[in-house]
Order: sequence, then structure tokens, then C-alpha cells
Amino acid sequence: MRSEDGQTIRLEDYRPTDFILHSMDMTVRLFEGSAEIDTRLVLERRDGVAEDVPLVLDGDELTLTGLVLDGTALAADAYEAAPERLTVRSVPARDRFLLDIATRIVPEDNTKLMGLYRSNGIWCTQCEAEGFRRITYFLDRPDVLAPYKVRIEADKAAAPVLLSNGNPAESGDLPDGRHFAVWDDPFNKPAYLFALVAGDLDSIREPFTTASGRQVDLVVHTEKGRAGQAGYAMDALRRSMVWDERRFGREYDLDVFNIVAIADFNMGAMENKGLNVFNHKYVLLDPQTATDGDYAGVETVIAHEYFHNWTGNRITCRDWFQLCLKEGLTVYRDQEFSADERSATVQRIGEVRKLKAHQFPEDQGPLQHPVRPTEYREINNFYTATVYDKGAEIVRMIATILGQDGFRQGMDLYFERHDGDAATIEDFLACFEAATRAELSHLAVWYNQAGTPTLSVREEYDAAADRLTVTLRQSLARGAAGTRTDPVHIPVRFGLVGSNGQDKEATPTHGADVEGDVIHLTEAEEVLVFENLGEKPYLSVLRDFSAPVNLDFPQSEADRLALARLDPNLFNRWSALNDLTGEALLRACREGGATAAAPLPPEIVDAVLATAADAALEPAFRAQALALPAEPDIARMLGRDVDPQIVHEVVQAARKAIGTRGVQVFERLAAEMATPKAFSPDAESAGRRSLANAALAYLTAATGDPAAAEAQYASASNMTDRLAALAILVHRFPDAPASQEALADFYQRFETDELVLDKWFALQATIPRVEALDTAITLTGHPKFSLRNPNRVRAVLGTFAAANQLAFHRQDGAGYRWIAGKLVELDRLNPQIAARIATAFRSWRSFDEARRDQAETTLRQLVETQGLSTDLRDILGRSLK
Ligand code: B3K
Ligand code: ZN
Repeated sequence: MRSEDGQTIRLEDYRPTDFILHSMDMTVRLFEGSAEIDTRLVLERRDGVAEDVPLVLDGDELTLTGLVLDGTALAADAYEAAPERLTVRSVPARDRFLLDIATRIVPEDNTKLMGLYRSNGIWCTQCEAEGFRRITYFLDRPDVLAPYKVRIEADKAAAPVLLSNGNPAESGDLPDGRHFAVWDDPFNKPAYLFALVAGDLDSIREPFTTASGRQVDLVVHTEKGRAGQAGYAMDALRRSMVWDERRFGREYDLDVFNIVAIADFNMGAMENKGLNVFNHKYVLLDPQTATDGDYAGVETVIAHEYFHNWTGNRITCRDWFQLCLKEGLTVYRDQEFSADERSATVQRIGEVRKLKAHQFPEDQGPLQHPVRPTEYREINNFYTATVYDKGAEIVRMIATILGQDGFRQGMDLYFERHDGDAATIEDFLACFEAATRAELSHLAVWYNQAGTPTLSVREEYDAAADRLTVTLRQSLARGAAGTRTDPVHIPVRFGLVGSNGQDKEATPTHGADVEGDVIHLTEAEEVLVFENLGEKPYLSVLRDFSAPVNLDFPQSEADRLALARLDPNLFNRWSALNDLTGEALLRACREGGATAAAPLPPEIVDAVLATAADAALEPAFRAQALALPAEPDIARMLGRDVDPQIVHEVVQAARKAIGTRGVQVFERLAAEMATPKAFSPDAESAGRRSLANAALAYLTAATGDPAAAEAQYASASNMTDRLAALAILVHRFPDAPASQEALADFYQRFETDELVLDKWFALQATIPRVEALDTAITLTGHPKFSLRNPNRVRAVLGTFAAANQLAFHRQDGAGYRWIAGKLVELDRLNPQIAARIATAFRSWRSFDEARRDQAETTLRQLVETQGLSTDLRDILGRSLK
């Protein structure tokens, strides 16, 4: 049953298709205002399927224009063609048969941006998860694999470039100024990996030789005039290819690898076989228009999509419930790539911040679901932080449990055993068990249970006996998803840090399973005893965030301060500091902001400053030490009755306290870290810029004077420094003439660059004050605002709802109501984006009563709106659960 019917699809109902697809030939004729698609499918009834079972193909808003079975046009009573389904009765009982299907679609009218559509005149496709059925009737599910041959015909002037999956086979001219190209993809693939692009594109090209000597043409295509901004993406692609050969022994397998950058795109990018289609945000860069964060984003997304060639394409998913099989694993792979290319510790800190900011709230609220869900109504709503990022954390835990060598052996077996398959999580785990003889049954539980487990740690040191007793307990509250709460395998990386800053030999004399520096907690509770330590050590637990848990460890402030200074594990130095500041801020919030004037004790401020000033540490790490927990993160930790106004005031006061006490440190840093004239996007230079900009923000908080930011804005030689200064001006001094002038100047400078304009929109939509609602309303009336461009929608509506705690969560409910109205408008055009933005309501129950009531009223009214998409209704319905 199709999900658009609003039916629930269940994992337990999985069964293979009644018909087997052997091959797929397509001809796509593109015209202004329409496209004609002819397909020829070679099909065969599966053994054991009764002769009267009809062939049922998926469609979505389709019009059938022809249907021929084994060369004979079908009579009207031999089939039934609805927009969402083609049912062909009396197809041959046993032999293979040929089915020729013709459809006609209008890409220009496709505002959902799923299937075949046009973006700035370019024809392009997005088929994951169920977009192919918007092009032609098909067995549109990931376990139906076939080789594809695709012929594209179009006007030569409108579309000189014609691309599809696989290798180029043929091309040539046709009458009437038209031409054609044929693409041949020899690798079996599911329809969601199909892609087609046609348009007038510029490109850059680079040869690549794989480890075994295959010559590959790498091409990055852009809109006209923008190929000059694709160099870094090409560089990231080459580095990704080299890394995957070295780290996982995986080579590329076609003669060409095409990437196309598109302006209107629902997501970041798409890993279609041999033809990746990207949101141009993740391709186009130069120092004047892109920040260091943008560079890191391009590197990550390019790598991620490239790595899918093996984890996703060569081995795909049996059904959409297995989505984490490709997404969690591929995120883990791109994280490892970034860790190797950049600083591993700083990379890990960023991952953990992101996990806590996005996945933890999802997992602890009404939208929670297991990493491998068991049911869905709309699969597009399950491309979530849980599937991607918690999915990656599970893979990371497997690597921690097995060690790098064991992990690699398991991956090698996975590639060997399942190449060409549509696989499951069970298949994946079985490879690690078979390759290493490890037992992963407790690890497997992670895939099936929703919610963030709590890991409680208690320590007791008996000085007379020189004995440390550590008690570990795990627990999981049953949440909205109602899944089980069994103990899981939690690998706890740890160390016992001596006063000399070195780890002690730490083999427990009693208790749990410990291997090297990892405790394997598989029961609800385990006790470990360590003896002969010579002194009370500082217990450093959950190093590198070795498991995605809420850590409940009431460690003394003195021990945390010591770890912030001494821990040889740098990640845990950061986390000791972050816990110290986080808890102090929480305390201040709980006291209703009464202690807002001094939310951070001086010893904590000094610890932060000492880390920031420590020249032995890399600048990017020091900048992370200066970044306070984000306001939504504090709200999540508060858990209930949150007043975002108080959270904001407390964080502001903490900023001011650190700034004031650290003036000298920050003045020195601002000078020492200043950007040299020649810009380089490498991680080290980016780290220096982030430290300099953190210093500028603190100095400004201390002085309350925008002058320094104004000066930096005016003299900036790159977008990182310019935008950092502009953010300080606009967010801290929104009404100052200098801020308004800088905003106007920024607009003028970058008026023609849509990606930079998105920054201009987003910055204003996130001004932290209740009046930002009026600003956001004004922005949606701006001539450059459009509900049809997902990036622009995300820049205004998305950032406002997800990141403006004060204005979206206004006590009078006006923020909620405004977004609700916009969602109704947006839903008519692009349900996927509307549903995504609606997830900003997910934590509504954690706010104070006034806000809770407002949110609930708004959500209840919204869900009653006539004609809402399945996508949006699904999110709203679950949010209200
Ligand atoms: N696989 C795509 C995401 C598709 C989302 C469909 N709603 C990009 C990625 O994860 O690499
Ligand atoms: Zn992916």
C-alpha cells in the first residue's frame, strides 16, 4: 500500500515483489512545458506467485499515454491506470515479458521537487525515496534492482549537456535542432538512485586514476558562470576517493563521476549512481562568499555522497526501514574522513554538539523513533538525526567494541558478501560477528529501541585501602515510540587520571568486562573495583563520547576543574569544561535567572580562560572551549517549564562575565589570530579565525560597544570574518545604525549571489528577541523571498522556527501562529520542506505553561486544516501524541 494513502507501512509486512525486473530501458524526451517518458521493462513472475496475481506498479500524479505488452497494445479492460497506480491484469504466467509504458509529465509544474523538475531552466531529478514513480510507473522500492539504459533527447541549445547514470554510450544530432545522449549503467540499481540532468551547464574536469589503474573522468557541473567556484568541491572529491581506497579498500567503478550543482533542491545532495546531484550550497565556494563552516560542509557532503557509492549503491537497503544501513554507516564514514583530514578532537566535539542539539531533543520528545523504525506513514519524514547521526554513533560503537582491525575485517566481509544486494541491518551485523567472532546481540538492541539511555556513574574512593569503586548503571525511560527499554551494550571509554596528568594502569581487580580503556557495560548495573592507585585519581568517563547517552555523573567541581586542565584525552578536557559551564548555567536558569548577574563562578571562568589562552592547544580546540552550551541545549537539559527568555539572559550574562574577566586574553587572541591576507580554507587557518572571532564576540560583550565589530566588518578580507562581525552587530546591537548600515552594505555587495543572500536572510530571522517575529514577517515580503526555493525557505522560516528561541517561542503564541500559517501555504507547494520545518514544534511540551498552551492550540488547529499533505499531517499528528 502506498504511503500517500496515509496508510501505515510496517516492517513486519515486508515481502518480496510478485514480479522480478530484469532490465530497464528508458527514453526521455524533454520539451518546453512537458516531458515524454517511454520505458521498456523486462519482467517475470516470481516462482510460486499465483497466475491470477496482477502486476501492480507505483505511480504518483502520473498520466499514462501508452501501454504495450509483448508488442501488443493493451485493451482498455486489460489494465487500470490511476495517477498513483497501474494495474496490469493477465500478464504471462511464466515467461519473461516486455512491458512498454509511456507517460507524459510537466516538470515545470513540479513544485514538490521530487521526480523530474526544472531549476533555473535545468532539468533535474530527485528520486529518493519515492520520486521515480512521479516519472513513470514502476516497482518503486529499493529491493527491485536492474541495469538501466537511458536515452535523453532535448533541444541542443536549451540543453547542450545531457546526463544520466553510468557511462556515456552514444550521442548525436537529431532533426529540428535537437540531440540525444545514451547512458548505460551496468550496475544493478534501485529506482531511487536514478538521475537525469539536462541543461546549459559549465563544468570543471579532472582525471583520476584509481588504485588498480582505472581512469576516471571527474566532472563538476554548475550553472553558467559559476564553475570557478567548484574547485574546492573537486579537491574534496579527489581526497575522498583516495581516502576510501586507503581506509576501506574501496575503489570507484565507472568511467565518469559527475556532480551537478542545482539551486532548488530539497536536501543537501543525492548519491545517484555516477551522477550526484547537489544543492549548490554544497558545491559553490570562494573565500569572498563562503565561510569556513561552508567549506567544511562542502567537504563533508561531497565525501558523504561519494562514500555512498559503496555503502548505499553497491550495497543498498532491502526496504526503507533499513535506511540507517546506508545513512548511519555513511555518516560514520564521512565523520572518519573529516577526522583524518582535520583535527580529530575538534571534529568529534562538533559531532557531539550536533548530536545533542538535534538528535537528543528528537529522541527525547514526541517524534522519537528507533534508529530502525518499525512503521511509517511517510518515509521522507524519517531522514532524521536519529537515523543519520544516532545511526552513525551505533557504527562508531561497533568500531570501538571491535577495535579498528576487527571493524575493518567486518566491513571487508560486508562488501564481499553483499555486493549487489539489497541488505538489512541483520546482514550487516552478521558480518562483524562472522569476521571477528564477537557477540553483538546487546549492540543490536540499539537499532530497535527509541530514546536516549542514561548512563549513571558513581565513584567512591576508600583512602585507607587505596581502592576506587565505580558503579555504572544504565536505564532508559519508555517514551512516545513505546519501544522496549532493555539494556544495551554501552562501550565506556575511560581513564583514571593521576595528579601528574597521566593515565594510571587501570585494570579492575573485580567486576565488569574491561578491554584496554573500554568498559563493556551490557547489564543494567556493573561495579568495578580498582586498587593500588597511589592516590585518588580523577575519573574520566565516556571519553570521545563513546556512546550516545545522557551522562549522569555528579562529579565534584574540583575533579572537573582538574580534568579540564589535565585530562590526556582532549575531548574530555573539553567536555569537563562544557559540563562545568553547562551545569552552572542550568543552576542559574533554575533559580529563575536570579543569579543571572553572575551565573558562572570565577573559578569556572578562569578555567575557560586558561584553556583559551593555552598556546600548546590548537586554536580550533580553544575556540570550542569558549563556545558556551547553546540555548536550545540548555533548554533541553532543563527539560520542563522552560522560559527561553531566562535562558537567554543567563547565557548573555555568562558571556559578559567571561568577556569582562578575560579582556586581556581576548585582546591578545584577537591580535595573534588575525587572518593573514592570503586566505586558506585549511582546518588550521579556519581554527585561528574561529578563535579570533570568539575573542571579538567576548570583547564586544564586555565593552557593550559595537565599534570593534564594525571595524572588522569594514576591513574583512573573507566571508568568515565579515559574517562573524555582521552577526555580532545584528544580533547584539540590532537597532544600532551601524548594524543597519552593515546589513544594507552586505545586501548591496552580494545582491546577485543567492547563497550569500541566504545568510543575510537567516541572520535577521535569528535575531534573539521577541520582535524578530516582525523582522521575519517583513523578510517573507522581500522581493527576493520565495516559497519555491528550499534554501530561501530554510533561511527564513527554517532558522526562525528552529533557532530563534525567543521569537518562535513567544509567550503570546504569535510566533507559533505565524509559522503555522506559512506551513499551510508552503505545504501546497512542497510538503517535504513544510514537514521538515514543522519539526521545530517537537519540544513544545518542555516549555512553560503559557507557551505549552499556545503551541498546543496552534498545532491542534493546524492539523485540522483541510487538504494537508501526508508529510505534514504525519509530523503534526505525532507531535501531538
Ligand atoms: N540520500 C539522500 C537523502 C535523500 C532524502 C530523501 N528525502 C542524501 C544523503 O543522505 O546522502
Ligand atoms: Zn546519505
